[in-house]
Amino acid sequence: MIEQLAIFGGEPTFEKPLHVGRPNLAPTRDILDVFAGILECKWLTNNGGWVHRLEADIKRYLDVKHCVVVANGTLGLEIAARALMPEHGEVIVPSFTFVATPNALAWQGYKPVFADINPKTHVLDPVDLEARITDDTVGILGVHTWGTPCEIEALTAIAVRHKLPLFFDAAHAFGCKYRGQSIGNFGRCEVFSFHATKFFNTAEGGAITTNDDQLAKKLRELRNFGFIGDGSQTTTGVGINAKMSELHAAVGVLNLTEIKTFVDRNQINYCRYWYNLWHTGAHVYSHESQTTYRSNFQYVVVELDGLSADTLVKVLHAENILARRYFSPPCHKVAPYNQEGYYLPVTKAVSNRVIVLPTGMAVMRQDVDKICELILYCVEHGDEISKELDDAN
Ligand code: T4K
Repeated sequence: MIEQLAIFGGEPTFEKPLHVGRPNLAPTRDILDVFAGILECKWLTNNGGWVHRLEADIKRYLDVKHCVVVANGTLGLEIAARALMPEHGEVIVPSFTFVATPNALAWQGYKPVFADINPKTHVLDPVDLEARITDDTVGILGVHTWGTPCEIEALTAIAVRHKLPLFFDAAHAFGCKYRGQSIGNFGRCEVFSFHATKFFNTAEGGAITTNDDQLAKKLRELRNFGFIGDGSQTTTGVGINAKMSELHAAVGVLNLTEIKTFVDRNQINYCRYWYNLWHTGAHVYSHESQTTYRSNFQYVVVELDGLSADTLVKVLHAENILARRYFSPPCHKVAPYNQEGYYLPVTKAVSNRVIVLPTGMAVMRQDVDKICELILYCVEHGDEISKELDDAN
């Protein structure tokens, strides 16, 4: 009976909200103990011991030569762009991404040029990307959306052919692997976000990883006002302050020790969503159909048939299931990027259909079952629900 749905006056399925992006955290006691030590010794930032330790731990975890932690992923993208490309020009990016991706470029004076995505994987379509390269193009920024690696060989071949630097926004992809190698090792460098809502977090934070010694040195200078890092006040050019504090780094060190627990829970939840929904009009995005990569299962992405994404999100929110639209509208439809008439049909279709469901350490298997039961009901009674909502408006 649709009257039993909370949106029409019934009791919500969950008493407390279930979020997309609830932070995965090490035990509170451990974090407080470490914070007490940091406050006691009064070394809070500027290349402190916890930042060094986090960089070393991430290097080991990703098996990458250099890790430069930063204050957030956006600054990481800005620094990487400055280190890799000349001062002006066009950079090809997907429009189906968080607006921080093009914003980081635009903030540094580059023009983001949007390319379309693959309808199955939702990452850059290499053919569309190459068609958008012009004499003004100075770089390619791929995004490993949902933790799915870009078509790395195809993008690398294009970058080599056109002599362009290729780097990656790996905000979604910490802990993911491509052909057995961790994301963090590809392109000229890769940029992670460690925001609270990400699979691995430091509350706010991020990192740039690379196997290039010269580039790593440059990134470290740019992160610290342009200082060359020998303790003198000598600079090599304009830099910024993108340093991570000791408190944030310590959260990262502790959270990293729990990473297997986080991925296991995500995988259990993801498999349960898949098992419950695979035969329905709510198609769970596949993290397992490709044998070439391993996911962190952080994003439970569902594409809907026969029911609008907005309608389902409204119904779920009333039930305290805070599902989210992603990335809708896509970047080329928001200011200041909406002035040019882009034709990106796959981006348009995917951003109209996709919703992301709660997972992570705060979501249990039984919660997933209840969420799926509701989604199934909504998909089956889509017409009735839509009509009732229309009548109410
Ligand atoms: N590239 C990509 C592909 C990205 O997705 C992002 C960031 C970036 C680059 C840039 O990286 P950063 O500079 O951010 O490091 C969030 C995040 O602010 C942003 O980091 C993230 N992507 C983006 C997709 O989402 P909001 O404004 O949508 O988050 P908010 O506050 O609405 O929270 C979402 C849900 O998470 C809520 O239901 C509540 C829950 N939540 C959130 C926070 C912050 C918590 O439970 N605890 C928390 O502390 O932006």
